Amino acid sequence: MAYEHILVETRGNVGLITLNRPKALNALCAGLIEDLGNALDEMEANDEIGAIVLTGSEKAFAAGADIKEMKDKEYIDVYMENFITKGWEHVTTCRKPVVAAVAGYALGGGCEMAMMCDFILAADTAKFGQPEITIGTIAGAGGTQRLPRYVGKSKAMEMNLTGRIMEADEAERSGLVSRIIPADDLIDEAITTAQKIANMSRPVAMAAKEAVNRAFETTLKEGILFERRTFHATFALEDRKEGMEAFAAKRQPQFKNR
Ligand code: DAK
Repeated sequence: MAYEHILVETRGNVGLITLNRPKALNALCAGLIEDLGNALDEMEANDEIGAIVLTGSEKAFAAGADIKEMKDKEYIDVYMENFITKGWEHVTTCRKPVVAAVAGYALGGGCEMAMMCDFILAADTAKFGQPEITIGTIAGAGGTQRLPRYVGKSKAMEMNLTGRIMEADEAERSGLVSRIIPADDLIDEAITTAQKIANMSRPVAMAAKEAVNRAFETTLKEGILFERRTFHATFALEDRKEGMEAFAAKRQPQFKNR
């Protein structure tokens, strides 16, 4: 499929999606969101791909939803057309693991898009923020909901109320990102990490992702039960048998994704 606002490539068994509106710092216009959804669907359907990396440019992962696209809208427009809701959370329904590789600005919808991925690897240049309040509105795609779950109420509240930008160091300290990587190495490291995931048993990686995500949707008791039953379910897989037999035989497992 041809894309206007993103670049799509495959590196081994990893799909790489690069947001590509450099003149607008990858502002997330409707066309880009549509492109992204289509690319995720293609990668989800491609058996060769086991994990996906979502990235932007050196200067910006994404500087937010496209302010110029929304500036002239009225309440009645955004309410009636359910403005920019369609497709925005597509990445959260992707069953294959998605790693965000963030360099530069991840602001507003850009920060929210990164948080929708399974985890965030940050360049040392990464800057996260929910500056919507500075343009007279509030976050609309999880900045008031996912950010507190990552960094706690105090930091999330300050960021949403002041628009303060969080640099990479603080983002790592606060648990927003899993690791900081020198900017020049970000993509290679993200691909290597995604490759590692893609080389695991695919159904097991998908189950692990589902189980961790469950932690944010349910009580501890229900989450633990879900985890227990999912753990039991892995015993129906050839890959579980292979993994344990390989360990005992001191060799590398050969997973078949079955
Ligand atoms: N939208 C449109 N264009 C943008 C943009 C954005 N968010 N951010 C930057 N640009 C454009 C600039 O207008 C400029 O274009 P030209 O003037 O060259 O035509 C170009 O990108 C370069 O930007 P700057 O000249 O400003 O570059 P600087 O290095 O000086 O500053 C900056 C970089 C990132 C600090 C600055 O560009 C900035 O403050 N950008 C806006 C950040 C922001 O406020 N973001 C939040 C937007 S609101 C929802 C889903 C999502 C959302 C809401 C609802 N639903 C599902 C319902 C999300 C809302 C938002 O994200």
